[in-house]
Amino acid sequence: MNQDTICAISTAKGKGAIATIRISGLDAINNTNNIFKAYNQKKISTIKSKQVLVGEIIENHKTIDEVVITSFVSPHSYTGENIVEISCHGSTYIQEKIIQILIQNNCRLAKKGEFTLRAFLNGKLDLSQAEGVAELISSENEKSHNLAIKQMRGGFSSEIKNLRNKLIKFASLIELELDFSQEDVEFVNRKELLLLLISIKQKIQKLIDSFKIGNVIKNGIPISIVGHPNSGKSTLLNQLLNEERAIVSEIKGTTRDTIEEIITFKGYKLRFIDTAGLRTTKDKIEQIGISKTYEKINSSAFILYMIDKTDFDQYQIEKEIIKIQKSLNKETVLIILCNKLDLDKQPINFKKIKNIPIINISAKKGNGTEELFKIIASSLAQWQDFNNEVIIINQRHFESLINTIKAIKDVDSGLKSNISGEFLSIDIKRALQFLGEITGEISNEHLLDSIFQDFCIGK
Ligand SMILES: Nc1nc2c(ncn2[C@@H]2O[C@H](COP(=O)(O)OP(=O)(O)OP(=O)(O)O)[C@@H](O)[C@H]2O)c(=O)[nH]1
Ligand SMILES: [Mg+2]
Repeated sequence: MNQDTICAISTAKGKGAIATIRISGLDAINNTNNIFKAYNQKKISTIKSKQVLVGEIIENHKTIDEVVITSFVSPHSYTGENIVEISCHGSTYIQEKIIQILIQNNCRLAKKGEFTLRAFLNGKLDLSQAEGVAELISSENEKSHNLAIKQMRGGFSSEIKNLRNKLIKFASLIELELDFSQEDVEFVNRKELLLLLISIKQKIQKLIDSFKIGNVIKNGIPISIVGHPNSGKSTLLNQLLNEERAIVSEIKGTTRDTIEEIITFKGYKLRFIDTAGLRTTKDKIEQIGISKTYEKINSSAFILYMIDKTDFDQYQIEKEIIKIQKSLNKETVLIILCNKLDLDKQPINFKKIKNIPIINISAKKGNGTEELFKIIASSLAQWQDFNNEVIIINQRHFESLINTIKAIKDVDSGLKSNISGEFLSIDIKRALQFLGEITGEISNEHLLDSIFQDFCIGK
């Protein structure tokens, strides 16, 4: 049990109408009492949990601010300890002054994430829920908010705990067999064990697969605009953003580096990426830009391949598009944009291209962007299927699940090759360890440090 009483400003840094200062620990109520005078003369220790007092923060008989105090009595608080929250006026002077007075009255400044760490240590949240709190605070759009809130509420944790319980059942069956190994009877039905293992494996694989979607929702759906120089890629980016973000010119090879900008669309974060035009060039910097374009092609969810209708070699372009189409994995959506419709209204009659949506647009005038968004929306709609399922958004959880499935695969092949229960049990314990690290049933100081250092002070 941590004996220090900690304090921190929990609202955003800087000036605001009001700010909240949080104090947590055994002496939170007493320490705050020392610096506070309620207008109704009551002491904080005499009010019920979650009730408020109005009064003044006083230092050397001088009023620092008029404030509202809320007390949360242990264990019914965020951290599980006594908590006092001071709502003060949000000048930076007042905020810092109150913190300074609290420190003079036996409080210590909280470390990053220390409130949430204490909540975890006191069993108020498990580790993945604590990480959900951080995800929630940093989520900037509806979809990532939905995922974070699910994680904070424990949706993901209960899925992991279920899996862990299944594995524990499995492990105990193996132990049982070990106990009776002398008697040369196979106590446990190996077929039953294999079935149980298959279902565990499937569930974990599904969670692992969901990370792709979770990651994309959290960090933005990458949409690369690629094509030959001068086809109008930067013009399109500017049109979508409604600002002159990228340099546009009639000189080929204007864009040399990738330019990324976010647009929010139907609650999703779309990350549009303008790239260097594809061509053979002797310019070293442009060459680096072009190799970056290929990297973006490989890591994008959507590729918008742009053609300048007024200047293209059809044979060469079709060959290039088919080459890109073949290199993509099946989830990536490729869309062809035939640009400069305002100069040339003739549709291009493609000969070899199949199964790729083609849109006529004018990046300059803005025609065709509605149709583009329609196709993007219909592809995103497939992800709605995932809405009721658990989606993982955290790299750490992803890595633990990968390690879990490796261990489970070892159990699986062990079972199939009839190795002794003793060895099976080692691999099962490995899997249990990795699953336990996700929710924090198994944790160590190093793990906790690395998680909570990403939090901010006051959280
Ligand atoms: N008329 C017309 N001109 C366009 C359209 N889109 C782009 N342009 C012009 O085409 C030229 C090239 O546009 P950019 O957007 O710089 O082309 P880019 O594909 O980014 O070219 P690089 O950066 O060199 O690869 C500019 O002069 C644009 O004004 C369009 O829809 N209609
Ligand atoms: Mg450009």
